[in-house]
Formats: sequence, C-alpha cells, structure tokens
Amino acid sequence: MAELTGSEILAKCLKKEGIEDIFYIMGGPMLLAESTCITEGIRMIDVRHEQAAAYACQAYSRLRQTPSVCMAASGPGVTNLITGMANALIDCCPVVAFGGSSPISQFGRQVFQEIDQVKLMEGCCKHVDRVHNLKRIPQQVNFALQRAMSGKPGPVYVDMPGDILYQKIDENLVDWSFAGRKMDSRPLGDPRQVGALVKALAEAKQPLIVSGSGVIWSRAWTEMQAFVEAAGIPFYTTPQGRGVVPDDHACSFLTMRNAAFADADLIIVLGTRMNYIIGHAAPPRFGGNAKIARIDIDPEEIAAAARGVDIPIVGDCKMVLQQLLDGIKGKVTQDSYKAWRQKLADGEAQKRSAAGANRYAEDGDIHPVRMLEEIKNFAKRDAILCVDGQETLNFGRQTMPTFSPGHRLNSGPFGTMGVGLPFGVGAKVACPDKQVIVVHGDGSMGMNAMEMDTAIRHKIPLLIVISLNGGWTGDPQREKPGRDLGYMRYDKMCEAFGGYGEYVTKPEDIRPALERAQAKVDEGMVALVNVRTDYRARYGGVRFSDYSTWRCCALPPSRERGR
Ligand SMILES: Cc1ncc(C[n+]2csc(CCOP(=O)(O)OP(=O)(O)O)c2C)c(N)n1
Ligand SMILES: [Mg+2]
Repeated sequence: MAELTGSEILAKCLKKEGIEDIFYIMGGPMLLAESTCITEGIRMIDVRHEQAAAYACQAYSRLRQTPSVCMAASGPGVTNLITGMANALIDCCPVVAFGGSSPISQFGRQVFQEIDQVKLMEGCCKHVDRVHNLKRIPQQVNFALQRAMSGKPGPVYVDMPGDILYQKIDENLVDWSFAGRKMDSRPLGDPRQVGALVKALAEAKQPLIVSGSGVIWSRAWTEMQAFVEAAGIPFYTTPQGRGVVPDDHACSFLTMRNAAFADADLIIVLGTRMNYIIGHAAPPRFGGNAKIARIDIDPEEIAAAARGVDIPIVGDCKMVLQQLLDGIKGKVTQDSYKAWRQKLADGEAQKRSAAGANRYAEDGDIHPVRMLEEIKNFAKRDAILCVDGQETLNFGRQTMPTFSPGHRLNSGPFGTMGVGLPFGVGAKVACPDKQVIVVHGDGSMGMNAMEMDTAIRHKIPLLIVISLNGGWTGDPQREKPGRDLGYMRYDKMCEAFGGYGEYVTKPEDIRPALERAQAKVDEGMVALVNVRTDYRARYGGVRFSDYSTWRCCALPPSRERGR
C-alpha cells in the first residue's frame, strides 16, 4: 500500500476539488505540499508578498464566482496574509488560505516561527480550522472550500502544522469520500414575503433596486436584467457590484444616484449589505418614509440591519428574482414606473447641460479625470477594470463605466490601498482572454509594486496605468503630513523588470501611449503607462455633475431612456 504524507494528501485534495491555480510564496513546512501541487498539474503562481496572494485570490474568485486558494509559509508568511484575509472578510470573498505552522507536538516550546496563527486569523476570517488528523484532511479541505462559498461568502483559513504535513499514512486509511463534494442548493424566498414585495411593487410609484455583489456570487445577473426590464425599474449598484446590468442600460441613471435614493418610495436592497457604502439605506441619503425590501442569503444580515426592513426575504438572489419575475406578471408592467424614469432622465439631461459640466482644471498637470476619460474611451466593453487609490478611485467611479458582471474591482468596503495590481494579476489568471486594465494611484501602486515582477515572470499580460500625482491623495493646500512621494518613474521600474514603460505629461499623448502599451500587452508583456497628474485635483471639492461624463455613453436608439 502506498503511503502519503499530509502534504501530498492536501495537494491531491486541492486537485480533486478542481483547484486550477494557487497563489503562494514558498517556505517551510509547505514545500512538499507546494511541489506536489505542481506535480498534480495545478498552476502555482509565486507572488512577492503573501498579502498580494490573498488579493489575487479575491479577484480570481470575483471573476469566476468560485473559491480561490493561496498558501503561505509559517509565522511571518501567514501574518503577511492577514490584511488580505481581512479585506476578503469585509468584502465577503471566498478566499481559502492554507498556512504552514510550527509542529503541533511542539506548541508552547518557542520553536521556529511559533505564533498562534489560528488566533490571529480568527478576527479576520469567516471560519478558521486546523488539521490534526491525516485521515480527515479531505474532509477539512472540502469544508473549507464549501464554507467559504456557502451562504454569505467569506475567507477561510486552515492551519497546517509541520508535523501533520510530514506524517505518513496508508492512503487507503484516508477518508477521500468528501474530496470534490459540491453542494448545489439555493434557498427560495418565503412566498409570503415575495408576495408582499410584489404587492409593494404594484403600489409603488418610485421604486428602485440597490444591488451588490450578492448578485455576482449567485450568478443572478441574467435574472436581474430580466427583472429590471420586465418592471422597468431603475437600478443602482455598489461600486464593485457594477456590470451585473450594463451601466448604460436604459434603467440606469447614474448621475441621479443621490436624488433617486432620496426620492424613492420603495427600495429593494438586493444582495448587498446595508452598510456605509449605501448610507445604511437610511436617512439622510434615503427617504425616511420609503419602504425597505431586502433580499439576502444571510438571515443575520436582515436581522441586524441598520434600518428596519419592512419586507425581509431570506434567499438566493437568482431564485428570488425568478420568483419575482413570475410574481409581477400582470401586476407590474414596463409602463408602471414610466413617470419615475422620465423624472430621472430629465434630471440627467439637466445635469449634462448645466454650466461647467465636464469641466476640469487645465492649467496644471493632467487632471485625473482627463486620464480616466482616455482609459474609458480606450478600454474594451468587456474589459476588467481594477482601480485603486483615493482620488483615482473616486474620480474613476464617476468616469469609467462597467458593462460585465464582476468586471469592476476596487479597494472595496475596507478601503484598502494596494489591492489594484494584485487584483489585476488574479483577474488575468482567472480570465486570460479578457483585457485587464489596472488603474492605480501612485501611492497605492508602491504597496504591491513588486507584483509587476510576478506578472512578468508568469507571463500574465496586464496594462497598468498610474495616476502620478506625486503622492498620497490630492493636496491642493500642500498641507497633508507624509503626503509627498515625488514623481516616481514606475515606467522605468516596469522596464527594469522586463516590461514596457511609457511616461506621459501631456493629455494628447495619453491615447497613443495606451495604444503602444496595449500592443505590447497583446504580445504577452506587462506594460505600464505613468501619467503625470495634477496634485491639486481633489474629489469632493467639485460637484459630482461637474465630472460626470455619462453623456459620452450614448445609448443605442432602441434603449432610449425614459421609454
Ligand atoms: C493599506 C492602507 N494604508 C493606508 C490607507 C490610508 N489611505 C487612504 S487613501 C490613501 C492615499 C492613496 O493615494 P494614491 O494611491 O496615490 O492615490 P491618489 O488618491 O493619489 O489617486 C491612503 C494612504 C489605506 N486606506 N489603506
Ligand atoms: Mg497619488
């Protein structure tokens, strides 16, 4: 009978679970597990910081709607994962990390790299586990992947003590029955509450949907678009939930977000948390008298909502949207909210024609909005955009649309700087045929800039565009402590790693630089366009409408707004 080590069992389990790619940094006691993953045919992408491994996983999961796997060596390797796991927790992302740890038989003896990794991970994971028994490794690996993805997704950490990894067992004694087990079951909404929402929709004059990543995890975008179109109901998404229905859809009135939130009489919170990102769905951003309906897979989210929920529906977005599509037949039509859509369309038209619309300063370095507009016009319709940095993110939210589900990634609800480049790496590995554009602030770029090396070594072709405003955030008064970084030549850094670099100081040079860079990306290279931008440009000092560029996103005639 063949004997297997714990390391080999782990690698074989990951293969049986269908894991195709793993992000990691080598190190004891994980070496044998990692080399066995390679012999099992898993693509092993060694990154330059464990934090980046967890971030790359997040992007990978978002694009594929599956759990993703990263690995780290014991001690500092695992502690380096922590911000990544915390970000995945706050972002509800199914990242599964396997961390080596010092031998369990030696715990408490101050052995090499000994620290309580389980305790450290507990606060920033959905679930934490430790392997004790070789026989049960397949079960624990399966549980980790299932738990990460089931219900409200979230990160799972599994601690792998060195002595367990290197112990041997007869392979027939291992319980393989759980390996690769998939749980495919989706909860329907309570018909009474679905009925209540149909009734509320029939009575509403100005309803809207606020959707989030739950629609992505549930792969419910087709149902959402069908529902939006059947009811003619305006929708808004969270920044990372964008693209489930294209941003230029006839029921999308992006520049009227604030007014629509305030005026809506029925708010359907669909697959998103009622957190600060959507103003807790409460006043002052939303009307105090509006009815709140909520569709969420996690009953605790509804139970502990920051604002009372009138119509709670615990269920999977895909299933509940199907129920709603059936339920509204004959009760809600495309004409039901015609006047509401017209009101929003008129508001948009007014904003677009208002004096100063689309203006930005032109007396200094390139305004970030100009740079972002060039990217918007250059990007393919189904491009994956990974955006990071404060001004870059804020201006980017208003300037660059997204048309495909899961194709917009950013610093997320945890507001984490440094995710952009590793997200780009993970996104391109998940979707090798897609154009991936990373749009980075210069400060946040520095946090994981070494991932350019990962992308170049592993032939992960990315287009990176930097808003080089000389430091952290805009600083018109030159008053922020520790803000200035100088105008770093990230383009030269990229060249030094073996990539292609462009440095741009004039607005008219942005587009040709993007084209030359993308040509290199198409040849398989990593290319970086470093655009010197105005340090004074500060989001918030200027009204939203002044930076709105939606007029450039003309709708096809058949999809005219306010039909
Ligand atoms: C990991 C982390 N460290 C620090 C911060 C605090 N912070 C928020 S925005 C920001 C500046 C981002 O600057 P940059 O990436 O250059 O983008 P810009 O705003 O200049 O476009 C910082 C440091 C954070 N959110 N996350
Ligand atoms: Mg900056």
